[in-house]
Amino acid sequence: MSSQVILEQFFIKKSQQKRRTSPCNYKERYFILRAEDLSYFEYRHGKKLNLKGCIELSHIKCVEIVRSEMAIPCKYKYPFQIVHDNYYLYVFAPDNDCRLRWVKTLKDRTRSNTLVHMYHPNFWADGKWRCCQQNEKMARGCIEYDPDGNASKKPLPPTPDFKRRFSDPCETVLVALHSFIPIGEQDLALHKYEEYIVIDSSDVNWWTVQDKNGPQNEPKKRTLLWQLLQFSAPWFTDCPWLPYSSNGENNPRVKHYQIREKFTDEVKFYLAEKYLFSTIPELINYHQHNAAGLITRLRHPVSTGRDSAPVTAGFSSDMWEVDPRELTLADEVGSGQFGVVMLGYWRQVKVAVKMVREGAMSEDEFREEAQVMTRLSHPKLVQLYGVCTQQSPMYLLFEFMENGCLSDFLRGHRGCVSPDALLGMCLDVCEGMAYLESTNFIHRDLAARNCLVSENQVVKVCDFGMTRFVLDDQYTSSLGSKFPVKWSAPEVIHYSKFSSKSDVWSFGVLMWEVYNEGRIPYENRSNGEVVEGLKLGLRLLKPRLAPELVFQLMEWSWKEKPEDRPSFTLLYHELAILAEH
Ligand code: 4IP
Repeated sequence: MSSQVILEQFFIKKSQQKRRTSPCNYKERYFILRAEDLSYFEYRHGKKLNLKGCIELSHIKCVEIVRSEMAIPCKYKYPFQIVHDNYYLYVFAPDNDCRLRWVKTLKDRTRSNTLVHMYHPNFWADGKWRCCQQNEKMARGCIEYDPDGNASKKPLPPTPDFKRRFSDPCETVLVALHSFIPIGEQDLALHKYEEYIVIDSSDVNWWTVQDKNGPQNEPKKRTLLWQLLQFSAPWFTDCPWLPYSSNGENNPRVKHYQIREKFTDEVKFYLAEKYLFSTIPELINYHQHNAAGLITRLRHPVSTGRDSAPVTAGFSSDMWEVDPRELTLADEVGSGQFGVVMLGYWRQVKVAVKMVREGAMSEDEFREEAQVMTRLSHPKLVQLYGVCTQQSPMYLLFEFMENGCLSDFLRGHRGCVSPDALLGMCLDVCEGMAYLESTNFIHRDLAARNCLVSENQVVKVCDFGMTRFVLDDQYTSSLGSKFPVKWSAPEVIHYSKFSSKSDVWSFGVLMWEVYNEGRIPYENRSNGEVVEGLKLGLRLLKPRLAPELVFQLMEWSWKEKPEDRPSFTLLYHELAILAEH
C-alpha cells in the first residue's frame, strides 16, 4: 500500500521535453507528494485519477523557485523547478504561498540526496538558459543552490538600482496592493502601489522587504505581510475577473468578464478574441470606449467590497500575546462553547473577543497551541489575531465578522440568496478548508454554525481545532448529547478517528445546509437513529435548490471509506468549474 499523502495540489506542468522532438505544452495535472515519490495525474470529472508520471524523491537534485521576467504562457503564474535525473520539470503554482510550501517541503524531503551545488534560477527556453545565456541544456548552473532556503535569502547589493531590477535574477520587486500601518517595531509602513524589494520570503505570512526610500548603503530589513503584495510583472493578471456594470442607467446589471490570454510570440489579452492587447490597462481603456464584441461598452467598474485589505496573521509580525490594557470591550454579540463573545477594539481594529469561562477550556494546552493557530492565515479563515492568556478569564481575539454565523444568516435570508451566491458560499468554505488540509490541520467540527459571514458576505471558516480544548464530555464524547453526530463521519462516531477526510464528510453536510437555507440535517431523527441509519447506508436527500452536480459532490463526500472521499483540493476544483459555467 502506498504511504500517506504529504501534499496534493493542482498545478500546471510544462512537458519535460525529454527528447528533442517532444512537443512543448502546458498541462493541468494533479500532483501528489508521498514519502517516497512525487506523482502527477490527469484528472477528469467522474473518472479515476490517471497516472501520467512519477519521480522518485531520491532522484531529485534541486527544487527551487524560478525567477523570470518572461511572460508565463499558462493560467498559473508562480513557477518552480524540480531537477531530477537529467530532466528539468517546470511546475506552475496558482499562488506564491502554495509555491513556497511545495518548494520548502520538497527541499526538506530531498536534503539527504546528492544535490547539485549550482543551479539555474531562470528558465531554459528557446535553446538557452535565460539566466546565464549558456546554450547547452546540461550546462552547470550559474548560482549557488541552497538546500535549506531559497534564493531570496541571498543578501542584496548595498545600493539597489531600481532601473536594473530584473538584471539580478535573485531580486524580486513587488507592488503593494494595500497600505499597511506598522504596529510592532519590526514592521514597515506599506504605501499602496509603491514597490518593494523582497529580501526574505521564507516565512509564509511575514516577509522581509526593503522599501526604495531605505538608506542607500545599508539595506533596511523590515518585516511585511505578503498578502498585501503582488508580483509586479505582470501584476494585473492575477485578478482576471473584471466586474463591470454594462447596461444603461434604467436597467443596470453587473457583468463579469473574464480576461483571457492568447499565446503567440508574446502574451496578448482579450475579452473578445478579435481585439487583442499587450496590457490589461490598454484592454480596459479600449473597451470603456468601444463595445467591440461585447453587449455594450464597459461603463462603471463595480466595487465588490471584496477588495478591502486582507487581515494579517496576528496584529504584527512578532506579537501574539496582547496587552489587555489596549483592548476596549463594547457589546455582547453572542455566546459560544467557551463563554460569551464581545465586540471589542484593539487600538483601532474591530475584534471579536471570546471570554473563556472558567473550567470550559484546558487552558495550558491552548496556550501551547495558540501561537501555531495565529500563524494559520487565509482570506477564507476567521483570523485569530492574538490572545490575553495572563489573566482570568482568558481572552481570544478574532477577526470580527459583521454578519454572524452562516447557519443564522441562511435562515434569516431564506428565498433571498441567489443560486450563484449559495455556490459562492460553498466555494469560500472549501477554499478555507483546502488551505487547512494543505497545512495538515484538522478542523474536527466543521458545520455552518462554525462559519461566519463578513460584511461583504464572504464566508470564512471559524473555530478550527478548538474542540481539542473543550472540557465538557457531553460535547467531546461521541455518546454525549452535544456531540455533532449529524456532521460526523462514521469513523469519527465509532473510533474518534479524525482526518481531513472526516472534515470532507462534514463539508458535504455543510453544503447540504447551505442548499437547504440553514435547515437542520436529518431533522426528524435523533442522534441515535442517525448513527444506526448511517450503518445501513442512510444519507441526506438532495436539497431542492441544489443542482445535480453539486449533489454529486455531497454524495462523494459521504463515501463510507475515508479514502474514497475527495480531498478539499479536488472539491474546490469541481466547485470552481461549476461556478464558471
Ligand atoms: C506530452 O505531450 C505530455 O506533455 C507529457 O506530459 C510529457 O511528459 C511529454 O514529454 C509530452 O510529449 P503530448 O500530450 O502532446 O504527447 P503528461 O505526461 O503530463 O501528459 P512528461 O515527461 O513531461 O511528463 P516527453 O518529453 O516525456 O515526451
